[in-house]
Amino acid sequence: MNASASIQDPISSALNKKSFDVEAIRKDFPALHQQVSGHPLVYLDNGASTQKPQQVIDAVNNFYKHDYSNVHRGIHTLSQRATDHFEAARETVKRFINANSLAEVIFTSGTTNGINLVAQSYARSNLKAGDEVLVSAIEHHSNIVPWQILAEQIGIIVKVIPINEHGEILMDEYRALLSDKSKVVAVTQLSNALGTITPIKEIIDAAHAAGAVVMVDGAQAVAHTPVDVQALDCDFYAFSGHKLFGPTGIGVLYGKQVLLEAMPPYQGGGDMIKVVSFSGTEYNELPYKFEAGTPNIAGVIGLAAGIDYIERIGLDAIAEYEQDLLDYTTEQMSAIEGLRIIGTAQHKASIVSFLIDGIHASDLGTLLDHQGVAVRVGHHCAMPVMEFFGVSATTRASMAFYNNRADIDTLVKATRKAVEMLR
Ligand code: C6P
Repeated sequence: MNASASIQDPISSALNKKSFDVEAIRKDFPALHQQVSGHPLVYLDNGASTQKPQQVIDAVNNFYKHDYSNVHRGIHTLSQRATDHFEAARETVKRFINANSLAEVIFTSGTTNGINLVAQSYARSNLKAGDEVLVSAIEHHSNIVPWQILAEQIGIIVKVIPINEHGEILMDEYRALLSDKSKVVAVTQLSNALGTITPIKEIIDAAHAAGAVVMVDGAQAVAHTPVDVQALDCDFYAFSGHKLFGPTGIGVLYGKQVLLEAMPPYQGGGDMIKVVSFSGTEYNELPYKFEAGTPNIAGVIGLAAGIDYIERIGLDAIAEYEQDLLDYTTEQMSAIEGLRIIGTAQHKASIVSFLIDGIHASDLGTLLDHQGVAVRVGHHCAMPVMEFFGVSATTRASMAFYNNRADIDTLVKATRKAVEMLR
């Protein structure tokens, strides 16, 4: 059996049903069915990373068992099989985000890697001292620090698009910041710390009108909403496999072909060259020009299996289901005395960040863990967001399509109990 055959195996009844059947879906995720601290696990840390369905685990397992070899290098059967799976996965990603060509799908190690690639290749070679990169105040550190590094290297200026008290981008202020100095706008489609869904299409259109290119951080968005890079007309879009029910250490950078063609390589090494000579080296064509070294082959195969899995449920159905779960969570959590939700944007995805009067987030997180509830506490790699709201940390419950109302009821009960113990 080979890896792609395993992905096609008849699987859970959940995916064959027309309606969204969360209980059937949960059966596909082995890690959800365990006890933590003597309680059934309630996994609400999907913003950090998602659990894997059996189909992804099988795809990776089968690849290592039957087809494992390096790609693009060998004439032998295993290498050809591995290459076929690897390139078939690129097709899957292309379809998933509706890229125009396979040349536009670059495998990276994750969102962070993709954004750094754009900063160091596109921006470093196209921007000069005094040019401006606009980032929003709700960005993850991965979409701030690469631009600050570039500022130190070549003297670009990083400008911050402000937000309001709900955690929404101030669009008028954004438009006012745009000028002929703006060369890159780097914005998230979904805030990991607050859950805000940004008006990304409007942001892109305004940037283009000012002559800037747009880097979209899609790390959180891809698992919660359908993404069509051509409809968005973004220039670059980065995401990670591990938040998409796939493995860690794998991600994708989408870039418009015309931009990628003109960009210098980010890293040098095997696979990204056509000819190497001490008198001059010729780089490979896209997308290989940006894929130096042996890639994360099993990661790519697992990522494609994750995409296959969620496509069979459908991102529209997922978004609808999660919106209902978000509304339920918001309502139930808001009823807890002294609890304040940080991030109350009108358009939100299934993330609830909160504070409780007089209780430190890490104490709460520890007591929740003792009751089997996994949440993230801290600054969520978005320290400027914490600074804006005047807090050092929040507790964050981030839901996926395999969470249900019972999970939320447990979260609420466990939070109430923790509050009683800590007061
Ligand atoms: N956020 C969270 O708990 P990597 O680490 O490269 O896969 O993804 C980085 C990243 C970039 N942008 C956004 C919006 C993100 O949410 C993340 C990862 C995790 O919120 C881990 S810090």
